[in-house]
Amino acid sequence: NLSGYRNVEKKKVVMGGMFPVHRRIASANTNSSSVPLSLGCEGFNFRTFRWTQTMLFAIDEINKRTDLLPDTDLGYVIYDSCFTISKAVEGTLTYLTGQEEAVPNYRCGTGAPLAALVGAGGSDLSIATARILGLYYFPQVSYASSCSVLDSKFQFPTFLRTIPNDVYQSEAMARLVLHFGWTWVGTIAADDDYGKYGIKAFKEQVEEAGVCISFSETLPKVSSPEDIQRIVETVVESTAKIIVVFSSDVDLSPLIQELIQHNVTNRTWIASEAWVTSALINQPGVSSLLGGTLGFGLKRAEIPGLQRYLLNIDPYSNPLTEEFWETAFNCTLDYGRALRLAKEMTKAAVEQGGNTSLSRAVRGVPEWLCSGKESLEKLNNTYSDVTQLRITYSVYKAVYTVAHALHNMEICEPGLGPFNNNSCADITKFEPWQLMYYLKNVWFQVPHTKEPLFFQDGDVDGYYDIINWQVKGDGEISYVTIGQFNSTAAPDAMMTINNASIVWNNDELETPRSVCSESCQPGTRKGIRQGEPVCCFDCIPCADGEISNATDARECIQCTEDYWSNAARDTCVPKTIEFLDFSEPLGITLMVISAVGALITLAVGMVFLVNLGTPLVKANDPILSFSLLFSLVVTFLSSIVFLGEPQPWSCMTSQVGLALGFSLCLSSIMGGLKSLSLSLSHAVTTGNPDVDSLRPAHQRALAVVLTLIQAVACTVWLIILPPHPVKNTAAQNIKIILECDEGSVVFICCVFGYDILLALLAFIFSFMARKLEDNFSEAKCLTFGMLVFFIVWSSFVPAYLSTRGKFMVAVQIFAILASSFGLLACIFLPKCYVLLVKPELNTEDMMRPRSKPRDG
Ligand code: TCR
Repeated sequence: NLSGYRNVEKKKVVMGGMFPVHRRIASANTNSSSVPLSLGCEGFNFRTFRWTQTMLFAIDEINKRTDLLPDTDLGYVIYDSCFTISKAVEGTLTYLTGQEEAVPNYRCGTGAPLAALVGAGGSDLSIATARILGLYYFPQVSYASSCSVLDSKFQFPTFLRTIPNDVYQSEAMARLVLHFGWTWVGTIAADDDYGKYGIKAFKEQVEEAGVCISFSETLPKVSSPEDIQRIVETVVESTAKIIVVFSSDVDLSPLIQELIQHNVTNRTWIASEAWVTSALINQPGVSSLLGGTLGFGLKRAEIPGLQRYLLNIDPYSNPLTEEFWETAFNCTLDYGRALRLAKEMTKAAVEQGGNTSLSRAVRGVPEWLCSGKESLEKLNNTYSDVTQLRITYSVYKAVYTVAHALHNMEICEPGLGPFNNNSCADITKFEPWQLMYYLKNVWFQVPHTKEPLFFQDGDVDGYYDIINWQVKGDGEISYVTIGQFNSTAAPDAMMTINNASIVWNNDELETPRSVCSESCQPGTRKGIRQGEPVCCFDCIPCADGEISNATDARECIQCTEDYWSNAARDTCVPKTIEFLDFSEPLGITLMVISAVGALITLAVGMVFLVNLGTPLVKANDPILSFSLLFSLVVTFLSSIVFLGEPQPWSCMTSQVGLALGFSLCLSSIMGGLKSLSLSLSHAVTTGNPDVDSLRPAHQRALAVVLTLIQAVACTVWLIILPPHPVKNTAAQNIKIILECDEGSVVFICCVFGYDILLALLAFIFSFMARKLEDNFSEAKCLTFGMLVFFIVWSSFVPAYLSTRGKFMVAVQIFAILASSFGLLACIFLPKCYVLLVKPELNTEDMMRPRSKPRDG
């Protein structure tokens, strides 16, 4: 421990300081049969030794000043906490008691009063010391303990710090990760309060924003090769390209060394404040691993005169400086030790066959001995590197904070003091809580930087430089400030980053991407992977008729009824409307055929009209012949109504027209059937042989009745459940078929069933009558016509059922046309042939049946 006073005449106050000058304590002696001794420390840390020297420099500066603490001289006691809680506690107790041995609650006699303790380095150490110091209400001002738990005034009533609380840093890190859109990050935290609380706050904030943590590893305090190996494997295997590390440099360096061995590249590291400018991490060879690192550093400052002070160190002033010198120059200042080392060397030489002598050993001494005059300037050591004074500046501020509090105490005017009865505290024998009062209310400007310093609940504002590790040509890394984080700014102005000035890992120009799964394009949706974080998903294409129009859609949206998904599944497109139109070739063809059919029928009618008086026409009831022709015109024309976009009227007329047309046609045929009318006549006029006079009336009556039945049925149908146009969206996905709905299946079955019944009867009777010889074998033709009718309609059913969309209509029209043409041809073609080509056959004679019908 170092201690000293500069000026003996003035009042004296001692300030405590605690720094982790060594990295660890020497391994413990587990032998319990001897008296346990306080353990020594090892691993000299130049960086923290610079902090120690900065405290001395600041005290020196204050003591030289005449405006700050003019009548008081500051002394100091400095403890080495060795980065270990037990050492920090030991130091605190020693400090409080003023004894070499740590006996709590004991303060020795008349020595100068103790001011605050500046320290103790890491948060875990400060938590331990702050609990002890809190018991006595003894103030502690920390320069590096940033952990968020230390802001609890309930647990740590006398703790103050000149380093920002880590909640700001965690927030800054989270903002940084979100700023670059990284959603897949790995985290590594030191196994102490700093690492654990820091990374916890970071995780909470990013996870809330939808970022997933790929892995979370903890760096062991006492690093074992297995642990390090495990973490290396995790880092190598993970697909996360961004790794956030909340740890001090000392804990992190074994991992970094191992990662370099494994040639890990292509990762971007996010550094916490504790290692962002650490020379322990930034060693030759790390550029491929750590180039492009982004991190947060405290405010940097220039402290004029500090470098000179650091270089002017006297190696003999205390044990720490001695050790520093010896470590820096790899030699010893002690002649005895140099001799011992030289002897050991010669002994080793002797064992290999040389001869031993003291003089030879003495000759070897200068190799080990250093003079204390070596040049630090040439050494280029972290200790004297004053380019990154961040924590160092924090130490400087901490010392000044205590000095200013003491100053305020010193200048207190009796009777105007803040304590009981307006009394003041006496700087030569004040109580710790009195100093605490002044510390809490301190407000001053830090020398050289003019930065105001004051505490709000023991904390200072959160300000960080965002630092980028840029690899220069020679492989060395330089720290470039590329942005700032300021907790006092408005929420959206807190972080400013100059994206363009960032150099990423491996000199990549583009911002690295770190996502578990690439985002899902429109047309697909996110599919969860069971048991994996939400950032890892599969992109599943939307089903037919469903779309997603945003990236990363969770669900596909069903298109509305009249819409269907396009091929890319990203928009709903209107379904194509389908119906058999007049204008298309098929429609035109069908229309022309029906029109031709109707015209032919009319022409036949004309021929009959012209030859009305001739025997051939008279042979059948002409009225029935005309009604038959008329019905065929109706069926031909009703087939045209099937074309075009279905309308309510067209649906009704086409179906009803067809049904009525057929029934009229079939009734007329039935009426004209001689066999039928003959048998009927027999039944009506029993025994009356004057058949001829009765026949036409009966025939017409029959035809009218049969048609009327159908007409009634159709009327009822039209009134109750008329056919109407519908959009059929179900039959085909991508089309809307405009078609006629029958209205009622029962009715359509009845109506057309009736037609079929008539056709069946007509067929049966014409079949029976084929033997009733007439000269033109009329009955045979009729039988054949009915056969055609049946064949057409029975083949219609399977053809109709196996077509879709507009072709159903076409099939229907074909059937109508075929059956109509069939009937027209079979019934009227032979007669027209006689009337037009062979009029000589058209005589009464020819009309008379050559033989009597058997059943007549
Ligand atoms: N706060 C850390 C310790 C720490 C540190 C450092 C240690 C900080 N910065 C730089 C060594 C070097 C920040 C803690 O534990 O609170």
